[in-house]
Amino acid sequence: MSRIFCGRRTLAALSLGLATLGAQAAPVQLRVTVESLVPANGISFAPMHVGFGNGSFDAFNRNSVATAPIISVAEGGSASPWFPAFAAAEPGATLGTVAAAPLQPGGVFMNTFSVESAVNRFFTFASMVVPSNDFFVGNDDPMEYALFGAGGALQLASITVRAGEIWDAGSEAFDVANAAFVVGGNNDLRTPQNAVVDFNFAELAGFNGLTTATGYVLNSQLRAEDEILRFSFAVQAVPEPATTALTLVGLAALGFTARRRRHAGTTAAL
Ligand SMILES: [Ca+2]
Ligand SMILES: [Ca+2]
Repeated sequence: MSRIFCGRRTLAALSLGLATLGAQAAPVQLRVTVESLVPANGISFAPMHVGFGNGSFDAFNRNSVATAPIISVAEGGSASPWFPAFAAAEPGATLGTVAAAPLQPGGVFMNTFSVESAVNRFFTFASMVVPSNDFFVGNDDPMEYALFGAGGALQLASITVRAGEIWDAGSEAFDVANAAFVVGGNNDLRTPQNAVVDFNFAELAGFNGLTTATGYVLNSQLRAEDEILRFSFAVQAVPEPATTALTLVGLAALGFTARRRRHAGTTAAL
């Protein structure tokens, strides 16, 4: 009996070793889905920018003056300064955009990213709320969403964002006429707010009745507890042909050895 147990332990240890080797050898293919949970004619979101990093890039802080990268996201939806700032802080991070077009009420977008999951364990997102002067969604704490465990395995299936978590960048004063993404608005006439980043969703109701750039009349309908976004995460199974073949050969050889040992043990017992 002891010989059989020894064989199983060896088998388990070798399988674990091969699995670990496979995880370290290749990044995971992570499918990210973003859904708008906003009711019809409510707010939309500009392109949804995302990053998978080690948790050291912190784009903004509540009650502090917004940085240029987050102002660019909040006032115009652009990640042109946000991506380089992220990459400068974390050269190994995976950066991209889930929804390249505006995410309208009820809309869904999906994209797949190659992520070194044992290193880049944390998920960060940033997108402008439209219409608005300088409202955005994003995580203040870069370690808020630990998608992957220390070993690199996916441990978060989804996250949701509520209306009460919408930010005002504090950089542009509320001004319906000069907001971005409103028909007839002139964003070049915006006025500085000289304030700090803080929660604010109530101001969005000030845009009610205006036609947005995506062609519908806004009715924000938001309460703080309303869920407005859901991100879902799934690791795509991509078998490594060489690793799989090696595993199968290894398992077959071990199974053969275990059978021989079991047979030998049985014979000895008799
Ligand atoms: Ca922060
Ligand atoms: Ca503002």
